[in-house]
Amino acid sequence: MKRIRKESWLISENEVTPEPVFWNRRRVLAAGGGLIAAGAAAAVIRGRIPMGPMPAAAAIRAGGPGTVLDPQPLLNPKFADAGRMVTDEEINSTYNNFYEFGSHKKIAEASMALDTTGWTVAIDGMVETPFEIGMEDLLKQIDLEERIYRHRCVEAWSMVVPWIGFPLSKLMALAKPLSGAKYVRFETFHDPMVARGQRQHWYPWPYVEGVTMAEAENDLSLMVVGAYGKVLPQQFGAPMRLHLPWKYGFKSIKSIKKVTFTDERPVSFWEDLAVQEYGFWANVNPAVAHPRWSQAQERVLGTDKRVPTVRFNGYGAEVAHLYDGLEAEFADRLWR
Ligand SMILES: Nc1nc2c(c(=O)[nH]1)N[C@H]1C(S)=C(S)[C@@H](COP(=O)(O)O)O[C@H]1N2
Ligand SMILES: [Mo]
Repeated sequence: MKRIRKESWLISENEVTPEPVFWNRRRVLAAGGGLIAAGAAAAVIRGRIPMGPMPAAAAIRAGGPGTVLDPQPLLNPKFADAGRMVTDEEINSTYNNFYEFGSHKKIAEASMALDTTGWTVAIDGMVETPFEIGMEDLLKQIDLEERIYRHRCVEAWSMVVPWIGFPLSKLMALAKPLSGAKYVRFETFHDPMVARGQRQHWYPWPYVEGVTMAEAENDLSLMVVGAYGKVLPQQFGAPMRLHLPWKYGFKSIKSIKKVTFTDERPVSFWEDLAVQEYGFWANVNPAVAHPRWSQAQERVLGTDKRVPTVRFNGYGAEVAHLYDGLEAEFADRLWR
């Protein structure tokens, strides 16, 4: 097998970081190099990305959902190993929760109706100056990286995904929140013409989620714009979604249109529907059962295995301290 070397010309200046970073050698080696190259070449033939080396952020700007990123953003070595196999892309991209497109897992095709061209995100609330920014302009200002994260759905299944994105803290730095801000509230698009699920009027559309400022600033909180080496496909929440790997999956809101800084605790979509089942905190906790099922174990997608669920989904070292002194708040069943 050919040895893959890091070619300095493949890395754009804005992607060079002082930390020791390296290409995702494991994936490149597993594919024998050939698959990646073939994928990129096919994308070029379809005219979706320009020829030649190109910074990943530029590739994201140039291509729509599913465009192969060439070159790949660098894998952050801190999140290079999730301790489990990465879930097959095929499995993961055909088993999704995205209620805007239906209350079942097979929404991938329906979600293709979402057009992310010219997508903008509004930053408002308690910030120095509210603004709206196009994805293109946003990605010009922020370096991308790859992180392999475990994801645990409240429905007791889990997966492992190679995300491409940037820490939420980088977006917060651009947003310049005021000192009185206590929470970050996220809102998904609302377009019942495109997303038929949003015609189901008994749901409190648009989908909303929220976290505390401290949670948002935590290094694990990731804004995701790609997956499996591609521009984020629609079913994963194109063009930009959140991933909070220590919380139940419903906190990781997709297709974000608005980020609001506020001193009021946001009421999330699922909390609004059933507060006794889906609390604000929603930290993964095998000791607290969902009212209708146990959270002690999880089904690992792509395997026939059930494995024990771990508190904070195994990310306790990074996040447990965020909840020190909040015991009174967690005395009820919302402590998950
Ligand atoms: N806007 C929106 N975001 C959402 C959802 C949704 O229905 N709508 N489902 C959530 C749930 S329950 C999970 S488990 C994850 C699923 O992410 P995936 O389809 O990329 O695996 O997205 C979360 N984000
Ligand atoms: Mo979920």
